[in-house]
Amino acid sequence: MSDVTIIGMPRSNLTRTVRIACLEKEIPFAFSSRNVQPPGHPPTPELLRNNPFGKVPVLTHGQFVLYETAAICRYIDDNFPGPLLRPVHAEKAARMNQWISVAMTRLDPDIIRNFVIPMFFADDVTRRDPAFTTRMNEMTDRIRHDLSALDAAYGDGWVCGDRFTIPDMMIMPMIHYLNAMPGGPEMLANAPNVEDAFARFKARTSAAQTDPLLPEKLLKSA
Ligand SMILES: N[C@@H](CCC(=O)N[C@@H](CS)C(=O)NCC(=O)O)C(=O)O
Repeated sequence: MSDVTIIGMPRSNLTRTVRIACLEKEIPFAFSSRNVQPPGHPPTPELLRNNPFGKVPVLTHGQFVLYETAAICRYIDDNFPGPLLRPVHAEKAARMNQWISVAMTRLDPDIIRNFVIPMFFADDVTRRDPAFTTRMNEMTDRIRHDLSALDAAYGDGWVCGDRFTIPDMMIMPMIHYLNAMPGGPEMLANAPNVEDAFARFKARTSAAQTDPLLPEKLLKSA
């Protein structure tokens, strides 16, 4: 037993990223959602003890506690035997770091925080608010731009070529949510390399085992 526990929420895209990293690394781990706040609630004292910023995922490995998705993925890759989650060649490794940074600082805010989450939780009054529609249209334009850059990156299979690496584990769960939102499939249709990568992602065991089982009807009507 590796004594690794991932703390997070099943529907959190970044929690899914680190669960995928553990599965791809082929290390046994426990997954715990105990004492993690439901969406929209303040962080619980238990979570704040592990992460003062109140976010998931958190990894515990024995007494060692680590937060921040990129740090957790790198720790998993560096500290356990198993398939490499990163390229070996220096230029490709640098490219991987570039995409980790883009995924965390641009794609996650654009796709998840500023589009999927507001769309998902908007009530009827909000949906009828023209300011909300304007904001969502602006985000759609931004995401279309993000997808065109991603599409060029996915031309060789995954962002670092033929190996499924850490940034793919971050980006593909975001694409999963985008694809389930109204307008998402249309946005993805303009990024065929990303669509193709998403189809290959869904066929992986690690993706199937971490599928957030989205309530399709709810999302399509969001
Ligand atoms: N920079 C953090 C961001 C983590 C994050 O935003 N996690 C979301 C779930 S995907 C969360 O904890 N949301 C709950 C909240 O903000 O209250 C990381 O890379 O792990």
